[in-house]
Amino acid sequence: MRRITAASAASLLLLAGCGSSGDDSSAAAGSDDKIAVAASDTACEVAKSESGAGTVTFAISNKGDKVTEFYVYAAGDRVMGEVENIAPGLSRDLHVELTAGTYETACKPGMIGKGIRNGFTVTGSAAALTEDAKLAQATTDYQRYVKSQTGALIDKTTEFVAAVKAGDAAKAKALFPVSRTYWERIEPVAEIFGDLDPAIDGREDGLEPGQDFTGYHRLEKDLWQTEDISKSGPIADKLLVDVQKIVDQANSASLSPLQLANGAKELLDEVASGKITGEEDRYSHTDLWDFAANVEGSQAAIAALRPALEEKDPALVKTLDERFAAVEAALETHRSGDGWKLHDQLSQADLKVLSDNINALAEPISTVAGLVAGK
Ligand SMILES: [Cu+2]
Repeated sequence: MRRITAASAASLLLLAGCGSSGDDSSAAAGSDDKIAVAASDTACEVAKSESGAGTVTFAISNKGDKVTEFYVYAAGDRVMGEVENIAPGLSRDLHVELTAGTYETACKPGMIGKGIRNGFTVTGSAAALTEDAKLAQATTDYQRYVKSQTGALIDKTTEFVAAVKAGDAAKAKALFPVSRTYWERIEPVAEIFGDLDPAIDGREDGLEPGQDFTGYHRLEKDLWQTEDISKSGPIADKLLVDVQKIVDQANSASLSPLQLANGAKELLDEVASGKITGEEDRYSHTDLWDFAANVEGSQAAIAALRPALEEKDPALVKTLDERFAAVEAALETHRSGDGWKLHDQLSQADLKVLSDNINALAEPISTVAGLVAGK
């Protein structure tokens, strides 16, 4: 769950600026041109309301004073693509693969609510990106990864929930970051199915009217802050039900190679907005577990795309390898036992080194979607 406070907005500036490359060599499918989106605090002006099928590229400029997000939804608010954390004054591109049908776009100034919606219609047909054998292989490989992670997610969350319900706080505390690891590795896939993510991974200050504080972070608060899990049983039961729903959906979804590319970038944004700041696991301070998991998830998506990327841009693959290695090396200095040091054991200088390395990796990763789209 990615929510941002004013305090962490500054750390995002570096990240947010890097999505819009000027390279416009057009691909066969879809619209040839970027569709401009002028986002402000009160409006979301999408230059076109329709497009041909294939890869559609939106170029979002945030002209407002609030940090914004942009989404493309299919029926039932299924997320086809999203860009988060677009700081005021910045622009980002979003590449999404769309087949004929009706969609909605949304800008979310302040990153809350259902956003300012517009209809968007796609007509005609186009060759799917997966007609490229290497991209087809990428999605097959990544879906196998999702399956392995969701299996472990269910197993470990079941153990965590059982410990909470048994009143075994020590065991529950030990299992909390372990069960979250599998969630954080595949979070962009989980976020495709809109409303379950806040229920599973929402934080108390990010709730919208009508939403209850449930999920991992509610149990985290009960364990570490309230230190009373005697009434946490129903919350624990609901977490397991919600996780099972998302696991079923994630395993039945077929993903576009662009969702892998966008997800690899989203995971790094998640590190910058929630983990470097210590916001996400504010009661347990187990943020570095999530940090490592987000990086591993990003790496897994890039690994699946690797044969396709090798063909298109071998130099980029080399850069990505080096920068993933640098992030790993920076993180490695904070290992503790089977896991990681707590967030509040790290100095500001330590966090700066981690943040700099994440930013250096996010920049080349932001070009992967355009490459996959052939744009
Ligand atoms: Cu999260």
